[in-house]
Amino acid sequence: MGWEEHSIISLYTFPPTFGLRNVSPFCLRIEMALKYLGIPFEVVLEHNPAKGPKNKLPFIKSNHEIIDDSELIYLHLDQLSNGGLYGELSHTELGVGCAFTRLIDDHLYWLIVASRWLDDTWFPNVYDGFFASFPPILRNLISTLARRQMRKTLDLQGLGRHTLDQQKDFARRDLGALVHALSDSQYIVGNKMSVFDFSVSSMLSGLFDNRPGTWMTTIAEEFPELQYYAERIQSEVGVYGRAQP
Ligand SMILES: N[C@@H](CCC(=O)N[C@@H](CS)C(=O)NCC(=O)O)C(=O)O
Repeated sequence: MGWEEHSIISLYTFPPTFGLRNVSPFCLRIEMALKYLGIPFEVVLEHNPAKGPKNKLPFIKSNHEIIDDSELIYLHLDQLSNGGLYGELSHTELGVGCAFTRLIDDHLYWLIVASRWLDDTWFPNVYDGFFASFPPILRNLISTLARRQMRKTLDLQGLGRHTLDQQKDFARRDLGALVHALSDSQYIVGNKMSVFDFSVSSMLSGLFDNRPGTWMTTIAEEFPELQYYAERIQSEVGVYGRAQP
């Protein structure tokens, strides 16, 4: 069945926070893919990731089926659109794209998380952004427990064990790798826009458009070519990470 006969897709994403229309780059990339493919969809704002099958957002409802994880959702959309996301990519492009996705999702993203949750001066923004809707007497307790859990996660992941200066240098090397990838082409793989540009540009929007900026935003500003790239991809697709003024 093609998407023409498909009921409208519901995309569950977080509400705007930190100056971002969608605080999750994983949700934003799916919105970009849906818009790019021209698949009709509705955005459902959801505060609580526990509504998702694995306690995370995004997930989609597609013909009564629930699919989570941005990569699994991409694969589903690719199938619905007869190869609209991956069909034209070579094996090399698929391999390089997969490697860059792992770089941003499993490394750069965790530095973004660290810059929001571990920095005592920035954490009040997390408190206001994520916990303001809880009853006042629960707010402090829940945010303290959530922060403790995040510290543990970052410790297990490994990046949380490095000093701040070491984390900053890891971020510079990640961003430098993206700059190198983009030095020969306007796109992450090949010579035209692909699904991997949605993943990379949405993650970059989470850095450049985060308000107020974190120490990761300051590091990202050392790489203006990446901001230019992220803006260009968002404008080519017509989906932006920034919250509407
Ligand atoms: N691998 C997942 C990652 C999704 C993810 O980490 N979502 C975060 C928000 S950016 C989340 O829902 N976190 C809630 C939690 O872990 O409790 C994907 O690609 O969709």
